[in-house]
Amino acid sequence: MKIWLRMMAFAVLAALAMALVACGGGGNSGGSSGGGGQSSGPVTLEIGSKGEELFFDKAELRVTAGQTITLRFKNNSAVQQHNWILIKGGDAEAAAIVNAGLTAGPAANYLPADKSNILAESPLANGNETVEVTFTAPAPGTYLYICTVPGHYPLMQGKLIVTN
Ligand SMILES: [Cu+2]
Repeated sequence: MKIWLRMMAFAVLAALAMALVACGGGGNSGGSSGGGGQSSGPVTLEIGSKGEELFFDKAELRVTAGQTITLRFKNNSAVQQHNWILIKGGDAEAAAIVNAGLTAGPAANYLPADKSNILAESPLANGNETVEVTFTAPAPGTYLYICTVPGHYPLMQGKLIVTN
């Protein structure tokens, strides 16, 4: 009786151990995309527009300073064009970029020729298109990302939070 119990206990423990190993493996392989921030290795971030609304579907992204970021931006609208632009500065700098971008037009990705306040820019994404930009995460701080397609900026913005 006692031996039988011990064997049962061993079988249960072995099954648990195998389940834990399986879980750990799955978690690791899935961790390279979308999570962001836990390690300083390269990371892929995913963000989209919120359907036909003039919003990003994420108001906040987190990365580590110096990390290589591949940002995949999916335009979930069928009719709107959008882009994902990471800028240096606050509302005043964003407004200046958006206003200059309006004059520059779609061929220039609605961006000014002076890129001194632009840290990363995705290409202009047509409806249902996914675009990508790879960049190095800047120094720790909070940065604004915006869409510079005319009329979108006041609503289409979010924060990239960079930590050590
Ligand atoms: Cu937009």
